[in-house]
Amino acid sequence: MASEERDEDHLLQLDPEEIGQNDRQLPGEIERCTGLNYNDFFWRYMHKNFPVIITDVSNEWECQKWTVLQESRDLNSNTSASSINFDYLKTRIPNCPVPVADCNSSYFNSHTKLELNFHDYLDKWRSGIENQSSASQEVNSNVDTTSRDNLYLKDWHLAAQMPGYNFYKVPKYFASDWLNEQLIDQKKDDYRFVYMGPKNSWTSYHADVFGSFSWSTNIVGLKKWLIMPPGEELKLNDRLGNPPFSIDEKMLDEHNVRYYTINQRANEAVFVPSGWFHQVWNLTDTISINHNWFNACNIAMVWQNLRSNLKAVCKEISDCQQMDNFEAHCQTMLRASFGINYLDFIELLEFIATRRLAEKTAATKFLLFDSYRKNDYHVQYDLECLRKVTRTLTEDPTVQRSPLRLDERCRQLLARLEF
Ligand SMILES: O=C(O)CCC(=O)C(=O)O
Ligand SMILES: [Fe+2]
Repeated sequence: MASEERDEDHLLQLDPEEIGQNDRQLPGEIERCTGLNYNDFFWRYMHKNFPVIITDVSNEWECQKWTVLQESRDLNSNTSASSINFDYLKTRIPNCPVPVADCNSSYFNSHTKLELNFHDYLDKWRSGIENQSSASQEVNSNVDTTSRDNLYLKDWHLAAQMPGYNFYKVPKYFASDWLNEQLIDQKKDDYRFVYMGPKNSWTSYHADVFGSFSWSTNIVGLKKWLIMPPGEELKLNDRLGNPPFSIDEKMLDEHNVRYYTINQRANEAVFVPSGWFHQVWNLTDTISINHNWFNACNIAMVWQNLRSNLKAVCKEISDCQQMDNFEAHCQTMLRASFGINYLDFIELLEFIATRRLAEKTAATKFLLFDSYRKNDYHVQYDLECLRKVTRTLTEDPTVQRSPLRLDERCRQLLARLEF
C-alpha cells in the first residue's frame, strides 16, 4: 500500500456477496465510479471480469503537464478544454524513435507500422491541427480530409525507456500485476505503454494480448469504446473463423451482438477485462497511459488461452508431426505468435510463487510499483490461485510429456506451494 494512503483502502477481504454468485446478470451499462475502494474493485469488477470506468485517477500525475488548459473561443460560454502541450513534451522527452501506426492504411489485418523520431511525430501532429483549424475557418474549404495523415503513436514503452521519469503512478486498483512484476524485475520488455494520437486515430477490433486485463487512463482527450463480453465476438467471425478488422454499431446490431459503448473522458480509467473484444476511437486529440497485466483473478484464463493457442499452432504445422522435435517446434512458434510459451508461463508462476512464499513469513511485503504493499490476505489469495493453476498444469498432457521435464518443475512448484 502506498505509504501515503490509508491501509484499509487496500485490505482484501472476502466479499460475502461473492460466495456462490459467479453468474451475475450483465447490467445495462458500464458503471462509472468515483472513490471506489480496492476491495470493491477487486471483487465486483476484476474478479467478475466485468468492465468499469473509474474517475479522478490521474489528477496528481506529472504528465498533466503534457496538457495545457485552453480557454474556449466561444465568448458566450465559460467552458475550457485541455490540449497538448507540445513544447513541454519536447523539452521533457528526448527525440527518440517511437512506434507509430498509420490509421489510414492496413497490412495483414492491422494498421501499417512505422518508426518516427518523437519530436518529428509531434511536429506532424501539431501542423495537422493547425492545418485543420485554418481549413475550418475558410468558407467553402475544399480541403480533402481523407488525404490527411492519421498517425497514432502507440505501444510506446516510455516508462521503461525513461525509468527516472515518474510521469504517472499506477492506480491502486491495478497494482496486483504479476506480468509486469516479473518483467520489470528481470529488465525485460514490459507491458506499460503510452498512446498519443490525433482526433480520428483509432485502434482496430481486438482482444488483448495473452487474454490479459488492460487498463487505460486518459490524460487528455476523449475516447469512444465499443466492447463486448467474451463469446459475443463469435457472432462476427467469418466462415473460416476470422474476426473482422473493424466494427461499428450497425454491424454489431445486424449480428445481434450484445455490446457496450464507453465514452472515456480525461482523468478516467477504463478497466478492460480478459477476453472482451473491443475497438477504440480517439474522438479528439488524446493521450493515454495503458498497461496489460494479469494476476490471481485471471491467471486461469491466461493459461486456457495459452493452451488453445498451442492447439492452433500444432494444427497449423500438423504436416510436420513426424519430426523428432515437433513439440519443441510448436513451443517456439507459440512464443513467436502468442508472446510466451509453456516454459515462460511456468517461469512466471515460479517467480511469483517465490516472492509470495517469502512474503508470507516476512514482516514487510514487496512493494508493487514502488507504492503499494499487499496485506496477508492478498498474499494468501495469490498463493491459493497459484496452487490451483499449477495443479491444472500438472494434469496437462503437453506438460506431462515435455522433453524439458516441465511436469517435474510443476510438481516441485506444487510441493512448495502446498507446504
Ligand atoms: O486506446 C486505444 O487506442 C486502445 C486501447 C486498448 O485497446 C486497450 O487499452 O486495451
Ligand atoms: Fe485493447
